[in-house]
Amino acid sequence: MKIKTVLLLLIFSGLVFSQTKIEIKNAWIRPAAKGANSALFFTIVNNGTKSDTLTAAESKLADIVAVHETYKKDNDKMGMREVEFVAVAAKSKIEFKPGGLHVMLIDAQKDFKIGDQLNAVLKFKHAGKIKVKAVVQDMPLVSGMKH
Ligand SMILES: [Cu+2]
Repeated sequence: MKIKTVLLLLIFSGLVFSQTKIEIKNAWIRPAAKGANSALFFTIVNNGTKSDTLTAAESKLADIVAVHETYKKDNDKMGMREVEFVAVAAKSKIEFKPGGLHVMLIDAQKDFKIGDQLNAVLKFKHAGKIKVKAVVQDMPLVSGMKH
């Protein structure tokens, strides 16, 4: 009887939460002058019971918009490279932050001034396009660093 109840609950919750529930939190952009490079950071929260995948980022803010990761090169220097996708497991979150994942904005189409609210779009395999409003600032909204 108990097993039946559990199964019913699983089926029920499966129906209710079958869609991915992606939320973008704490989005911010580094200040930049027109023509310079900048980056967009945020936290992807997946409240759903299915994994989803970030497949692209779009914005009119920059000539080239790409999902990047920071990595350590052989010579111990840090480099950046494009990533094709970022998987977000069910019930998890991924933080895009300086020194890690970020959305690279190459050749800013205007000045990004501190306090400005700027728009971008993140594309997910299941959740589709999600609009992101990011504030321009020097520091993360919520620091991921704990000393
Ligand atoms: Cu980059």
